[in-house]
Amino acid sequence: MRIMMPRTYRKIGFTLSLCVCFTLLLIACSSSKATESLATSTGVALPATQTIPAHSAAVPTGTAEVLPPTATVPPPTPTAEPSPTATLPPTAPPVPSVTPLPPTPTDTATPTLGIGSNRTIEIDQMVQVYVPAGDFLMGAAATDKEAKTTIAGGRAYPEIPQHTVYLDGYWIDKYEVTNRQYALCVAAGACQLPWVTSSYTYDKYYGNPEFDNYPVIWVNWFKARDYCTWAGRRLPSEAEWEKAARGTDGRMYPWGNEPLDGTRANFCDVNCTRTHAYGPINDGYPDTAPVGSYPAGASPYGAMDMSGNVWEWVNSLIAPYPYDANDGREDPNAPGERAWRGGPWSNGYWWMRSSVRYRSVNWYQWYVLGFRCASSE
Ligand SMILES: [Ca+2]
Ligand SMILES: [Ca+2]
Repeated sequence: MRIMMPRTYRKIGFTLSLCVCFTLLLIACSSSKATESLATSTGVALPATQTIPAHSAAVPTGTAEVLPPTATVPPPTPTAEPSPTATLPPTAPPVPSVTPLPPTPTDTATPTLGIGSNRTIEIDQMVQVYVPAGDFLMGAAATDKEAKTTIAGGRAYPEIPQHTVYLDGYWIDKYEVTNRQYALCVAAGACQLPWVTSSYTYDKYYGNPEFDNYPVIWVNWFKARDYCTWAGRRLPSEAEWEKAARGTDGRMYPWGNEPLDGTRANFCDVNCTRTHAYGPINDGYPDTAPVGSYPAGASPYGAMDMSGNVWEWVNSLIAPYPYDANDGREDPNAPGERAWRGGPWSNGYWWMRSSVRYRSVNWYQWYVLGFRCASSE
């Protein structure tokens, strides 16, 4: 049997049903929030699937997209950084860390030349001594009773008057030119052979090694000049020769005014085979001696054998005193007789004096005649 209910009762029933349902729904929501609130307050960790960590969920402020470092800063490429060899050429010199200092004046200053200065010439190994600039007394004094004052026979030449001559500084060979040195010039094609290869007493003299260190002889003025030219030098003037021999004070011999003995010069001593041999003195040699054999006879500048051994050619034409280098006597092309100086091994005591002058034509050559050279610089 179907019980029919009035319409009002049905509406009330429907409304009550809705209210019940809504009430149940509120109860359910209230229970869920209460559970969540309880968990948070008690520190109990929630399952990962139910919570999102705050730091991972956050988006960086103001950055919509964060690129990895490799995306924003590209790494340097190998070619971006130049190698040392690419920027410094191999030939580039290193930069000195310390700038070299220029040499001091004392390192480059020319040594002061004076008495005792000497040097060796490379081409013939000749030693030269220096003669400083200045005045010297040339010729024989009026008080020299032995001085030759006039031309009277022979070829000796007046030595007077004694006078003062100024010379610039110069160099002169310490020794007479030797056979060995002269042979160097012959081998070079710049000098002619001596006219004779023997000496007064020796059959084989020039070219014989035994006499290499002896003075060359049998050479005329031209041969002497040619040798000095080849050696980069020149013949001394008569004034240069005399100053180098006796210094500035007018002394009689290179060593002073003391008489000859056996240690100062090679002259015609007891060994000499000539009639005027001087018996009281023995100098050890009957003919020429090796150059430099008499150190006790050295001149004030150290020149050797300026007295004795061999006569020596000079550049000058023989001419009366006073000496004047500018009067034509030093003209190498002028005709006339050229002077010899110094005295030879073959002459006696008188000829060893430093003021003695002798002479001959320039083509003359003899077994008592040699030479030495000089240099202006
Ligand atoms: Ca002698
Ligand atoms: Ca001499």
